[in-house]
Amino acid sequence: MTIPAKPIRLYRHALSGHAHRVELFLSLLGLPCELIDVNMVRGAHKAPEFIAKNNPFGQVPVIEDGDVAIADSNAILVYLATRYDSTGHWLPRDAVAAARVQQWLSVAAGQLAYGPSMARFAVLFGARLDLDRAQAIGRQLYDVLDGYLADRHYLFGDTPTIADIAIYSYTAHAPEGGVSLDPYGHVRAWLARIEALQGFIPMRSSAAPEPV
Ligand SMILES: N[C@@H](CCC(=O)N[C@@H](CS)C(=O)NCC(=O)O)C(=O)O
Repeated sequence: MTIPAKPIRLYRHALSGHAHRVELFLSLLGLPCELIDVNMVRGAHKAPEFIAKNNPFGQVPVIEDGDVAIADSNAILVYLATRYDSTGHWLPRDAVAAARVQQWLSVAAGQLAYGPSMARFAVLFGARLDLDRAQAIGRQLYDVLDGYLADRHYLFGDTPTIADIAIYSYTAHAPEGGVSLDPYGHVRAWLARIEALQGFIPMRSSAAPEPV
């Protein structure tokens, strides 16, 4: 495996699941990194110098690997797997396998972002959005995912891929947005498999709301 000449800089927020998926993957790959907390309360993510890091929407996470700056968590996972995982197991090179992994990256940027992630954003940070709708999207997602994982260890293939990493963080923390994982035993077993991987690091927990 290739190792970067200098630690990879990860601009993040400690409660961001998008940032956590990158931090987790860096740790699983055993890559040296430097964490830089972005003061989002003060709007540091919208500062021109932060947007200049190939980050047109002014969001976390962003990484800097030498002269290369990459924004967007899933784009970063693709970059890190392609650049540093010589085994190819985190992002298969085969056309069909790569497409299967991409399918789940799209779910991470779709149903997961608009469901459990948004619900958590509303509950923890008081964001004014449709909480009921976000929670419903989350339940629909886990209804499907639970069936899908009934006879699978990982989202694609016999070993974990970046698809699992992209879906992990906001799923593990879905209860913080009022989306209970109690009904979803296969999803919980899959979470436990990710948490058992060598190099796993958790995201900081925030209080889950009381069940209604
Ligand atoms: N598609 C982006 C979404 C990242 C994202 O939504 N980041 C949030 C924090 S979790 C953010 O920076 N929000 C501030 C904003 O959008 O202005 C990714 O996957 O990295």
